[in-house]
Amino acid sequence: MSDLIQAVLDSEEKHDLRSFLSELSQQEKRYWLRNDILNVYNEYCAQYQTSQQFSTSSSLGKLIYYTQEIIQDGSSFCFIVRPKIASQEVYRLTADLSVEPMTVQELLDLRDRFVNRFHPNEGDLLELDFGPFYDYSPIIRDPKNIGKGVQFLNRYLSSKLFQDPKQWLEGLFVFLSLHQYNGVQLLINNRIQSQKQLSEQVKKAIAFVSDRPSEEPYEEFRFQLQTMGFEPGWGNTATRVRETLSILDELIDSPDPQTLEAFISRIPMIFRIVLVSPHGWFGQEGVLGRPDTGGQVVYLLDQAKSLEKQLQEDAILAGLEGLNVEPKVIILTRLIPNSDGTLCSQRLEKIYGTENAWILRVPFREFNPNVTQNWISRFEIWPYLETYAIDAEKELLAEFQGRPDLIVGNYSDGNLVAFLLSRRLGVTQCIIAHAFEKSKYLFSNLYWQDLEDKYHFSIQFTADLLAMNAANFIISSTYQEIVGTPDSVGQYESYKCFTMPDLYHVVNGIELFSPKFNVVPPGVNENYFFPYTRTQDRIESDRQRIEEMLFTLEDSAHIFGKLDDPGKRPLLSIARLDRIKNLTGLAECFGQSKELQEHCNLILVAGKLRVEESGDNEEREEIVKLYRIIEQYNLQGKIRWLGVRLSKTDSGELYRVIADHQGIFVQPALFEAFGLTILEAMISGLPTFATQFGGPLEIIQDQINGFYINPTNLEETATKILNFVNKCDQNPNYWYEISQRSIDRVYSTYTWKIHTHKLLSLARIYGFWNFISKENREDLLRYIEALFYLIYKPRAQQLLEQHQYR
Ligand code: UDP
Ligand code: LCN
Repeated sequence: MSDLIQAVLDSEEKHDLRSFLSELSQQEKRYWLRNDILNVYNEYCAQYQTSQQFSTSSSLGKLIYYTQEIIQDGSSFCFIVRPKIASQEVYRLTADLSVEPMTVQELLDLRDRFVNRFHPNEGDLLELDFGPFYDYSPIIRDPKNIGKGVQFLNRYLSSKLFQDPKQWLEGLFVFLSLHQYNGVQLLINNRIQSQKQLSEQVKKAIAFVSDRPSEEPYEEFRFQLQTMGFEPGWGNTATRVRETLSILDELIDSPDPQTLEAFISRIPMIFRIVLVSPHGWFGQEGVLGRPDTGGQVVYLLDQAKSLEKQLQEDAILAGLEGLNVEPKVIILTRLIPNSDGTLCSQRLEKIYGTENAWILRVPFREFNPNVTQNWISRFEIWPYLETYAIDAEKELLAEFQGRPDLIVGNYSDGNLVAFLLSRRLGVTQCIIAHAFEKSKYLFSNLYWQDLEDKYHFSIQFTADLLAMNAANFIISSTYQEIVGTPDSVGQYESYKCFTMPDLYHVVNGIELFSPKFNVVPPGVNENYFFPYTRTQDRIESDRQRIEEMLFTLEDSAHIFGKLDDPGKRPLLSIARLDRIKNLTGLAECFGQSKELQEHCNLILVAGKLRVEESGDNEEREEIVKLYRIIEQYNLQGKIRWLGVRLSKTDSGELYRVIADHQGIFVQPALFEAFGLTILEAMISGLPTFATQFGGPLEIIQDQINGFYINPTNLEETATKILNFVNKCDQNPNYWYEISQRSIDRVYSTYTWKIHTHKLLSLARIYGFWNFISKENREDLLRYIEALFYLIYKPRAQQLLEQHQYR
């Protein structure tokens, strides 16, 4: 039994537990989430005037702290306890305090009963279990190492090298002989016929290059190396070639994780990459702020540029200059025929500032042109993805003149397409979630049937399960995206076990301890976003124009509100008008605090000002709500709402102008998976107040280089901002201190250089691992395909039929 429950039962606190249960049973609710549980417990403690020690550190206090959910079932209560990260225990407690463990199946049945969707006949409902497929793969033990998959894998692989050197060295030898670029053999040629010979020739080649001038270019001694069995790929100078060969020599003699990583990271095996992101308006201009079009677009464009640059540098370092290597990165997205003034109807678009990075747009097949000619909400695009993958495959093969070396999916739709493409092409597959809708919408699985018309979660959650299990490796922006924090469940973790009543039960949806998970946060584009103090890089005319736009310009088509006193400290927020972004919550918080209004103006930058301009349900609702709040709290003269789409140059300058005014950035989302605006604001030098729900908790260190807010607690949020403002008024240095630390935080931890280096290293190591371990994933992939055909496709087909009538 749970130690936490046992400790309560073994003490006098069992009476409190009994009273607490009786308190619960008097409530109308039957299902309590963590926040509700804490509220009931706090009320209980207040009512019985328990000591501070009791409410926080008693055994009952601890049990309550770790309890994620309580469900009442007749006269008993089901406690879902999460005693540590990534682990769950379920118990049934009766009023007389008898306790028995419950199985996952019993829990899921109970949840179904709760929404009156219970299937009394055993076997009526499909049960999904991915667990057995992970039984034979290495598994991380300690939760704190989750998300450091590649380190773990390196340790595991090098210990295997020690245990069975012959087999593994044979594998390494075959692996090295596989690599080619445009038909030209790399690394080793057929003069080396066995791993034994490889080991001998490596020593000879080291002796040979050691005698040469260290900076001598590779091309000068290429032919001598070739006669010894070595082709291009070892380095561009004598020193670099010697280093790479020496690492291999060490790996053969005494493998260790660092040597393995260092060696594999140098192998030239990646030249062509596809980044898949079908939904939304994918473009370089005039798209940010449109529905479904935000951080993911920014992320991918920056990532593509950075990847191209890194691949070019790697190719030069590997000594491939003479082969005219031209690495290529393609962002694969959807072509939208009615493109509303954007370039989204253009098939191919070169990415600015690159030599060979492109946006390739492939249209959805035309089922009903009223639908497929236009933008389609990310919640509705499922029926088009399979044929899209088939069409995209042909286009990619033509564009690359061959297969890509790595396919990276993005978000649920891109990840599914990445799976379909990787399966067809036999290429390493990586996925990036960005944000799971499952975590954004409370109870979205339990009540999926009620939400289906609007959101089609049954299709999306199925797609997520398939893609995350199929992926060779997963990159997440934060640790908590995988397994949450001590008191909150991670986004991937929420797929571990859940019910989709009447559709299926997931008893084990994903192995969180698998080394496929790696935390690799994104960066920020330093050409556009940089500290406000870098005046030499700022353009004065831009500064003036943005200053005017922010504070004084009158333009009723795009700007709402005229400030009574533009000199007050500005509070800035930038986001799409999605419900979850909660700009309306921030306006309400501002509206409720007269004191905040005395000190500050609120400036909101969102895509639109008018309901008629929007085809997106949530966006329309948010626009109406924002006007209502402005009126209710009489915010005219204190707020500016900019319905503009800014270029990157302008948004970079916008943050800096707010910093010139010693302003503040507020990110009030109800949940934010990562939050690129936070990086943008921080690198510009803006003290940032960001939601404590999600990624910002890892980006910011509270009160050191920013501040956490609980956006559901409006009063507390206003007080936190006011405290900061008052402190800055008393000590003007305080603003500068936090500003500088925000800048330092981004430069030290969130750059694209760090990201790309790690991503490419992962791609090589997972590629090597898949080859060398001969990991047989065919059984898993067949299971995934079966689910794709049996669950995903029929549901997508139903949605397609609805689309035919539009
Ligand atoms: N953005 C913008 N204009 C807007 C809203 C957002 O330029 O009206 C940009 C913003 O600067 C950031 C991105 O879109 O680069 C939003 O990314 P984030 O990760 O914060 O949120 P997401 O929209 O992806 O949920
Ligand atoms: C999607 C989101 O919701 C944001 O939190 C992320 O920053 C963005 O994608 C980029 O990963």
